[in-house]
Amino acid sequence: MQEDDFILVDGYKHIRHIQESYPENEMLKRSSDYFNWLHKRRSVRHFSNKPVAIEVIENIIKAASTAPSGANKQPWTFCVVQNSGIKKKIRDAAEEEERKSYNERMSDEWLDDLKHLGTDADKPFLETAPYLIIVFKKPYELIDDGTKHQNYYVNESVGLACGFLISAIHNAGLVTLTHTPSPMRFLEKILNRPSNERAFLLLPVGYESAKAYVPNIERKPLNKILKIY
Ligand code: IYR
Repeated sequence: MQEDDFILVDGYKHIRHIQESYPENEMLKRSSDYFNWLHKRRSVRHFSNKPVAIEVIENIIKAASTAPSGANKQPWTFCVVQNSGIKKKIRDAAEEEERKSYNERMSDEWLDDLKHLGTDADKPFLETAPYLIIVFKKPYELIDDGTKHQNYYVNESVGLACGFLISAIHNAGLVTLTHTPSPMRFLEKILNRPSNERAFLLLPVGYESAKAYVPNIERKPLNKILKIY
Protein backbone atom coordinates (compact mmCIF):
# COMPACT_ATOMS: atom_id res chain seq x y z
CA MET A 1 0.00 0.00 0.00
CA GLN A 2 1.25 3.47 -0.89
CA GLU A 3 1.45 6.18 1.74
CA ASP A 4 -1.67 8.10 0.54
CA ASP A 5 -3.78 4.95 0.07
CA PHE A 6 -5.35 5.53 3.47
CA ILE A 7 -6.01 8.26 6.02
CA LEU A 8 -6.84 8.06 9.72
CA VAL A 9 -10.17 9.48 10.93
CA ASP A 10 -10.43 9.50 14.73
CA GLY A 11 -7.77 6.81 14.64
CA TYR A 12 -9.77 4.64 12.22
CA LYS A 13 -8.32 3.70 8.86
CA HIS A 14 -10.18 5.00 5.78
CA ILE A 15 -8.94 3.46 2.56
CA ARG A 16 -8.78 5.25 -0.79
CA HIS A 17 -11.85 4.69 -3.01
CA ILE A 18 -11.88 5.22 -6.75
CA GLN A 19 -15.30 5.10 -8.44
CA GLU A 20 -15.08 4.15 -12.10
CA SER A 21 -16.79 6.90 -14.12
CA TYR A 22 -17.67 7.19 -17.82
CA PRO A 23 -17.74 9.82 -20.57
CA GLU A 24 -21.15 11.53 -20.70
CA ASN A 25 -22.48 9.69 -23.77
CA GLU A 26 -21.46 6.38 -22.30
CA MET A 27 -23.05 7.31 -18.98
CA LEU A 28 -26.32 8.11 -20.79
CA LYS A 29 -26.25 4.79 -22.59
CA ARG A 30 -25.37 2.81 -19.48
CA SER A 31 -28.15 4.40 -17.41
CA SER A 32 -30.70 3.85 -20.18
CA ASP A 33 -29.57 0.26 -20.80
CA TYR A 34 -29.79 -0.47 -17.07
CA PHE A 35 -33.36 0.86 -16.92
CA ASN A 36 -34.39 -1.19 -19.99
CA TRP A 37 -32.91 -4.32 -18.45
CA LEU A 38 -34.46 -3.73 -15.01
CA HIS A 39 -37.82 -2.82 -16.56
CA LYS A 40 -37.99 -6.39 -17.93
CA ARG A 41 -38.14 -7.81 -14.41
CA ARG A 42 -41.54 -9.09 -13.39
CA SER A 43 -42.92 -10.79 -10.30
CA VAL A 44 -43.59 -14.29 -11.63
CA ARG A 45 -45.82 -16.86 -9.94
CA HIS A 46 -45.37 -19.75 -12.41
CA PHE A 47 -42.22 -21.68 -11.60
CA SER A 48 -40.42 -24.63 -13.21
CA ASN A 49 -38.93 -27.27 -10.91
CA LYS A 50 -35.74 -27.30 -13.02
CA PRO A 51 -32.74 -27.40 -10.66
CA VAL A 52 -30.44 -24.40 -10.21
CA ALA A 53 -26.86 -24.73 -8.92
CA ILE A 54 -26.52 -23.69 -5.28
CA GLU A 55 -23.45 -21.63 -6.25
CA VAL A 56 -25.76 -19.32 -8.24
CA ILE A 57 -27.88 -18.80 -5.13
CA GLU A 58 -24.74 -18.14 -3.07
CA ASN A 59 -23.63 -15.47 -5.56
CA ILE A 60 -27.09 -13.88 -5.49
CA ILE A 61 -26.95 -13.68 -1.71
CA LYS A 62 -23.42 -12.27 -1.81
CA ALA A 63 -24.78 -9.55 -4.13
CA ALA A 64 -27.64 -8.83 -1.69
CA SER A 65 -25.17 -8.58 1.18
CA THR A 66 -23.44 -5.61 -0.49
CA ALA A 67 -26.45 -3.39 0.33
CA PRO A 68 -25.83 -0.43 2.64
CA SER A 69 -27.03 -0.84 6.22
CA GLY A 70 -27.35 1.29 9.36
CA ALA A 71 -23.90 1.61 11.01
CA ASN A 72 -22.84 -1.22 8.66
CA LYS A 73 -24.49 -3.71 11.03
CA GLN A 74 -25.74 -5.88 8.12
CA PRO A 75 -28.78 -6.92 10.20
CA TRP A 76 -29.89 -9.82 8.03
CA THR A 77 -29.80 -13.61 7.68
CA PHE A 78 -30.71 -15.31 4.39
CA CYS A 79 -32.08 -18.83 4.82
CA VAL A 80 -32.18 -21.00 1.71
CA VAL A 81 -34.56 -23.96 1.68
CA GLN A 82 -34.05 -26.70 -0.90
CA ASN A 83 -35.35 -29.61 1.16
CA SER A 84 -38.78 -30.66 -0.16
CA GLY A 85 -40.06 -31.71 3.30
CA ILE A 86 -39.33 -28.24 4.71
CA LYS A 87 -40.80 -26.58 1.60
CA LYS A 88 -44.03 -28.54 2.14
CA LYS A 89 -44.17 -27.49 5.81
CA ILE A 90 -43.71 -23.86 4.75
CA ARG A 91 -46.35 -24.14 2.02
CA ASP A 92 -48.90 -25.71 4.38
CA ALA A 93 -48.33 -23.08 7.07
CA ALA A 94 -48.27 -20.17 4.56
CA GLU A 95 -51.49 -21.32 2.89
CA GLU A 96 -53.20 -21.66 6.25
CA GLU A 97 -52.33 -18.02 7.08
CA GLU A 98 -53.21 -16.87 3.57
CA ARG A 99 -56.62 -18.55 3.71
CA LYS A 100 -57.36 -16.65 6.92
CA SER A 101 -56.07 -13.43 5.33
CA TYR A 102 -58.09 -13.77 2.12
CA ASN A 103 -61.24 -14.94 3.92
CA GLU A 104 -61.17 -12.85 7.11
CA ARG A 105 -58.32 -10.38 7.58
CA MET A 106 -58.06 -8.41 4.32
CA SER A 107 -60.51 -5.56 3.76
CA ASP A 108 -62.88 -5.49 0.77
CA GLU A 109 -60.84 -2.60 -0.64
CA TRP A 110 -57.62 -4.62 -0.34
CA LEU A 111 -59.16 -7.69 -1.99
CA ASP A 112 -60.50 -5.46 -4.75
CA ASP A 113 -57.04 -3.93 -5.28
CA LEU A 114 -55.57 -7.43 -5.72
CA LYS A 115 -58.19 -8.75 -8.15
CA HIS A 116 -56.28 -7.72 -11.30
CA LEU A 117 -53.20 -9.63 -10.07
CA GLY A 118 -55.10 -12.93 -9.86
CA THR A 119 -53.57 -13.93 -6.51
CA ASP A 120 -55.29 -16.24 -4.04
CA ALA A 121 -54.42 -18.35 -0.99
CA ASP A 122 -52.95 -21.22 -3.05
CA LYS A 123 -49.18 -21.01 -3.20
CA PRO A 124 -47.93 -23.99 -5.28
CA PHE A 125 -44.71 -22.10 -6.08
CA LEU A 126 -43.62 -22.71 -2.47
CA GLU A 127 -43.09 -26.36 -3.46
CA THR A 128 -42.31 -26.08 -7.18
CA ALA A 129 -39.47 -23.55 -7.03
CA PRO A 130 -36.09 -25.22 -6.42
CA TYR A 131 -35.26 -22.72 -3.68
CA LEU A 132 -37.06 -20.58 -1.14
CA ILE A 133 -35.02 -17.70 0.22
CA ILE A 134 -36.38 -16.46 3.53
CA VAL A 135 -34.87 -13.16 4.61
CA PHE A 136 -34.76 -12.51 8.35
CA LYS A 137 -34.18 -9.11 9.93
CA LYS A 138 -32.22 -8.74 13.15
CA PRO A 139 -33.50 -5.84 15.29
CA TYR A 140 -30.53 -6.55 17.58
CA GLU A 141 -27.46 -8.81 17.73
CA LEU A 142 -27.37 -11.50 20.37
CA ILE A 143 -23.92 -12.23 21.76
CA ASP A 144 -23.13 -15.71 23.17
CA ASP A 145 -23.30 -14.47 26.80
CA GLY A 146 -26.85 -13.16 26.18
CA THR A 147 -26.02 -9.45 25.78
CA LYS A 148 -27.95 -7.53 23.15
CA HIS A 149 -26.44 -4.99 20.76
CA GLN A 150 -28.74 -2.59 18.94
CA ASN A 151 -29.04 -2.49 15.14
CA TYR A 152 -30.24 0.64 13.31
CA TYR A 153 -32.65 1.38 10.43
CA VAL A 154 -33.29 -2.35 10.27
CA ASN A 155 -36.34 -2.24 7.96
CA GLU A 156 -34.63 0.15 5.57
CA SER A 157 -31.42 -1.92 5.56
CA VAL A 158 -33.11 -5.28 5.01
CA GLY A 159 -35.47 -3.74 2.43
CA LEU A 160 -32.45 -2.48 0.49
CA ALA A 161 -30.78 -5.91 0.68
CA CYS A 162 -33.98 -7.48 -0.69
CA GLY A 163 -33.92 -5.00 -3.58
CA PHE A 164 -30.36 -5.97 -4.40
CA LEU A 165 -31.36 -9.65 -4.07
CA ILE A 166 -34.26 -9.31 -6.52
CA SER A 167 -32.03 -7.50 -9.00
CA ALA A 168 -29.36 -10.24 -8.71
CA ILE A 169 -32.02 -12.93 -9.32
CA HIS A 170 -33.13 -11.09 -12.48
CA ASN A 171 -29.50 -10.76 -13.58
CA ALA A 172 -29.05 -14.55 -13.30
CA GLY A 173 -32.02 -15.10 -15.64
CA LEU A 174 -34.17 -16.50 -12.85
CA VAL A 175 -37.49 -15.27 -11.47
CA THR A 176 -38.94 -14.54 -8.06
CA LEU A 177 -41.79 -12.78 -6.32
CA THR A 178 -42.02 -11.06 -2.97
CA HIS A 179 -44.25 -13.30 -0.93
CA THR A 180 -45.39 -12.01 2.47
CA PRO A 181 -47.68 -14.53 4.13
CA SER A 182 -48.88 -12.64 7.17
CA PRO A 183 -48.20 -13.19 10.04
CA MET A 184 -44.86 -14.83 9.21
CA ARG A 185 -43.81 -16.08 12.65
CA PHE A 186 -44.25 -19.70 11.49
CA LEU A 187 -41.07 -19.31 9.41
CA GLU A 188 -39.03 -18.57 12.54
CA LYS A 189 -40.40 -21.75 14.12
CA ILE A 190 -40.03 -24.07 11.11
CA LEU A 191 -36.45 -22.89 10.50
CA ASN A 192 -35.62 -22.81 14.20
CA ARG A 193 -34.22 -19.27 14.07
CA PRO A 194 -32.72 -17.56 17.14
CA SER A 195 -34.87 -15.18 19.22
CA ASN A 196 -33.36 -12.02 17.63
CA GLU A 197 -34.56 -12.88 14.10
CA ARG A 198 -37.89 -11.91 12.52
CA ALA A 199 -39.06 -13.17 9.13
CA PHE A 200 -39.05 -10.22 6.69
CA LEU A 201 -39.69 -11.63 3.21
CA LEU A 202 -40.04 -14.99 1.47
CA LEU A 203 -38.77 -15.27 -2.10
CA PRO A 204 -39.17 -18.43 -4.20
CA VAL A 205 -36.35 -18.58 -6.78
CA GLY A 206 -36.03 -20.62 -9.96
CA TYR A 207 -36.66 -20.72 -13.68
CA GLU A 208 -40.09 -19.65 -14.81
CA SER A 209 -42.32 -22.43 -16.14
CA ALA A 210 -42.38 -23.10 -19.90
CA LYS A 211 -45.58 -21.11 -20.17
CA ALA A 212 -45.62 -18.34 -17.59
CA TYR A 213 -48.11 -15.47 -17.49
CA VAL A 214 -47.99 -12.18 -15.62
CA PRO A 215 -50.66 -9.50 -15.17
CA ASN A 216 -50.76 -6.90 -17.95
CA ILE A 217 -49.85 -3.96 -15.73
CA GLU A 218 -47.89 -0.76 -16.34
CA ARG A 219 -45.34 1.19 -14.34
CA LYS A 220 -46.18 4.81 -13.60
CA PRO A 221 -44.65 7.25 -16.12
CA LEU A 222 -41.78 9.49 -14.98
CA ASN A 223 -43.98 12.60 -14.81
CA LYS A 224 -46.13 10.89 -12.17
CA ILE A 225 -43.25 9.86 -9.91
CA LEU A 226 -40.53 12.53 -10.44
CA LYS A 227 -40.54 16.14 -9.28
CA ILE A 228 -37.40 18.11 -10.04
CA TYR A 229 -36.84 21.21 -7.88
N1 IYR B 1 -49.80 -11.91 0.95
C1 IYR B 1 -50.90 -12.30 0.06
C2 IYR B 1 -51.70 -11.13 -0.44
C3 IYR B 1 -51.03 -10.17 -1.32
C4 IYR B 1 -50.87 -8.88 -0.86
C5 IYR B 1 -50.32 -7.92 -1.69
I1 IYR B 1 -50.19 -6.02 -1.01
C6 IYR B 1 -49.90 -8.26 -2.99
O1 IYR B 1 -49.34 -7.28 -3.81
C7 IYR B 1 -50.09 -9.54 -3.45
C8 IYR B 1 -50.63 -10.49 -2.59
C9 IYR B 1 -50.37 -13.17 -1.08
O2 IYR B 1 -49.16 -13.37 -1.19
O3 IYR B 1 -51.17 -13.69 -1.85
